[in-house]
Amino acid sequence: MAAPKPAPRRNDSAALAKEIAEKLTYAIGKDPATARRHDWLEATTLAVRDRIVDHWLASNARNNASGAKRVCYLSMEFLIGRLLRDAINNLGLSEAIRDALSAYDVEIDLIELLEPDAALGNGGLGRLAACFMESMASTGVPGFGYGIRYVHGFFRQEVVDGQQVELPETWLEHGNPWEFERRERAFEIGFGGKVTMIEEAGKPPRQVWRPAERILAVAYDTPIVGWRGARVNTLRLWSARALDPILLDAFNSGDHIGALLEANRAQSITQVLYPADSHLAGQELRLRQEFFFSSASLQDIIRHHLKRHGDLTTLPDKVAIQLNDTHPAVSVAEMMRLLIDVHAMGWDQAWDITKKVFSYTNHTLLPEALETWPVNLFERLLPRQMQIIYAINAQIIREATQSGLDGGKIAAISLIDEGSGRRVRMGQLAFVGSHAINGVSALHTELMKKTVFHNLHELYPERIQNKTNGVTPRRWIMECNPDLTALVTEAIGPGFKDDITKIKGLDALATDAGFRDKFMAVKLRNKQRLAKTIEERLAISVDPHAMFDVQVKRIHEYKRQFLNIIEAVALYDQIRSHPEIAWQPRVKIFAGKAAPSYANAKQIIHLANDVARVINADPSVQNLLKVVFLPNYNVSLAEQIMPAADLSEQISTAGLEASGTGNMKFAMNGALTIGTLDGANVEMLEHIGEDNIFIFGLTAEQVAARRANGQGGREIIENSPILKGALDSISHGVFSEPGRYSNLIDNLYGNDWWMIAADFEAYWQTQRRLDTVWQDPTAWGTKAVHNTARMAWFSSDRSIREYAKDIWSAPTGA
Ligand code: 26Q
Repeated sequence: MAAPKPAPRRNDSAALAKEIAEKLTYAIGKDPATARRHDWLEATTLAVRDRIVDHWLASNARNNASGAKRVCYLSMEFLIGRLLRDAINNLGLSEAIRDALSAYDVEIDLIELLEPDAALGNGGLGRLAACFMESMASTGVPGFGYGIRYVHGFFRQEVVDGQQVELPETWLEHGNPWEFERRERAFEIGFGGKVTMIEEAGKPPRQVWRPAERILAVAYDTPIVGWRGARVNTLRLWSARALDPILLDAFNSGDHIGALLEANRAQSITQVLYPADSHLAGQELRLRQEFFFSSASLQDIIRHHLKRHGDLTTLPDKVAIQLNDTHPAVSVAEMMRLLIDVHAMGWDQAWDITKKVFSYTNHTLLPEALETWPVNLFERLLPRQMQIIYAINAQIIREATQSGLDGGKIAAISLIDEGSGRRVRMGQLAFVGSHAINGVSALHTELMKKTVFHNLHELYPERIQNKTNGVTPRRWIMECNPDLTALVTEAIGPGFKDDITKIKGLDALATDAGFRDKFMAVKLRNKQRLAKTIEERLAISVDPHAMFDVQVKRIHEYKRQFLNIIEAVALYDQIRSHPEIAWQPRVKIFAGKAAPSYANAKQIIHLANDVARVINADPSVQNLLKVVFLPNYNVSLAEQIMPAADLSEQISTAGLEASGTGNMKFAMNGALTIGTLDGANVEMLEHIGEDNIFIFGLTAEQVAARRANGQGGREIIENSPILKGALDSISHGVFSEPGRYSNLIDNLYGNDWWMIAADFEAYWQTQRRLDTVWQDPTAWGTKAVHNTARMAWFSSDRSIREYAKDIWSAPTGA
């Protein structure tokens, strides 16, 4: 990483105090005597932003001067969270800002909390994009994020009578000081209409798309600061606007209402994020969103390239475009249209360039989450792109036939699924249009080769690679866990901040009682803070000395929160019937949102809340078991929870969690993991060592075999008194009226699709093993330190360097 520049003189707190005061006066119109907390937040943000802009302009000038290859990361989601602490930390201004504000009796820790989360994503995929943006800036990759500026991000969750209620999220309500509107950077986006063949004398005939509807995509830029401010990259989010001329025409012709309706229809494209992360929201608006931001981004990329380099044949030398899942996959067809129809390139050359430019990351193998669109919808909305998809398909089928693939295999790779009413398969489109396709953990990548992309992998065996996910240690250690950061600095020096691999130096201190005690004291303070939050929000009092056993993530059957709740119920029963056993005090903490249309996931939330209410009110288990469901899980809440966890629950049905990234954040902050051999857990086991992670349950292969046998859970349940007892208490109405959860429970007796019954015994036994370790603070503390010390490889800096080298051929600073 770039060596730190000498700190400029103006980085002292007196200079910052003056800059903040000036913002307060001249940008906000208040003086320190009348300013409210919000005003201080805004003034501080604007002062910090000025510092960023200096670096930003310098980074852009350097990019342009060097002509280095740029990486464009196309993602429907960027789950950023708050930006102020990130910016302050990466600019090395933490202490200076603290001092500057304290001169006005303002506490930075308090005003930071007023910044709304930018929640422009659902979960893992969106948060990964945010970590990657930060790591590109930190490792010196000229990175450009492209996405959508949703007016309403991921919904706010409330729990009312134990059930999830969705409320609109309004992050832009008080304006957004981080963004810069670029009115001049606007592109036309078409929908519908017709394709006609144009024949001009002396020229080859060409297709021209005349869209029926045209709207404008306007850019909003947010600077993304890397570590030590060495580089500032740009996140460009598109907002939809009505085309002004249409508006004017209509106004002039007196159709005032018509014009406003038109504007509304245009703007609706970027109004709201779809809150489904695992099953298809097959709405037309979703496809419009996908095309809208894909087309705008590609037009921007081409415009920039032509301005700098004059000629599109060199595009692959200057630009890499990463498709974050299939959501921007229509880009493959749109790039072909732009090259062929707009820039008059021949098909073969255009296809060659397209494949060299694009690469695609797959994030799921769940069949219900693989994106497909009805051909007739596609044709109506994007007629020219549909023609191009057919042409690409014909070419792929030719290549497959030539290489000797049989008919069944060819049907499997076809971009058109002829089976269920003719649908366009976006995964296949992204695959064939890319030179590299990657999975997000070693296991997931192997399963991609064996399952969804089996036949395409056979046809193009060199294309699939693995790039295991990572998370940024700046946000997920330094910023969210300042006490741990201070302790690590005291123990091994500050070098790990520039090079996270140095954190390995802690490993030797795992057996040093003095260090371990300090490490666990930091953990306790973090738990005390979380306990306070739990008390404030839910009026539940929890003992910070109890084991904090945490599962926070989207609610989904495959993630098996249900398994965890059943274990809580079983524990509740067993504690009461066996008071003689040395049970260890636990607080089971849950948080996460269910897709609004996902009935079973909502039932799981309801059950967690029902179980919590009854257990927390029962004096017979008071000191031994509490259950907490924290509403409205988001990035900011995660920043509080990760440092306060003792135990991290990563218990998905093996083979179904592509990677997981929460697993990494917990372990970096010294939580032990109880988990299945799934996603990145497998690689965490390799790095952390089997003594320091608690693995249980069926393997992905065993899950596949059991599913094929259709075994179901009845026999297992009948033979497991503890499991049977827990399910009976749920069914018989210990936590609610009887029958409320019969659907969830019947599923276990029936096919046990998610292997909850099949894995229960192993899970229960492993939890009891954890109780034994918890009884021995030395043993627990040693393992906790090993976790923090051995997680460096899961830094997103490592992921980004691998992408840069193996996929993008892009420069990194170091
Ligand atoms: C698709 C079509 C229509 C509407 C919505 C969607 C949609 C939206 C979001 C489909 C999927 C998602 C998000 C998926 C996701 O977050 N996947 C997670 O990605 C992480 C980063 O790689 C992994 O760590 C997780 O394992 C994976 O579940």
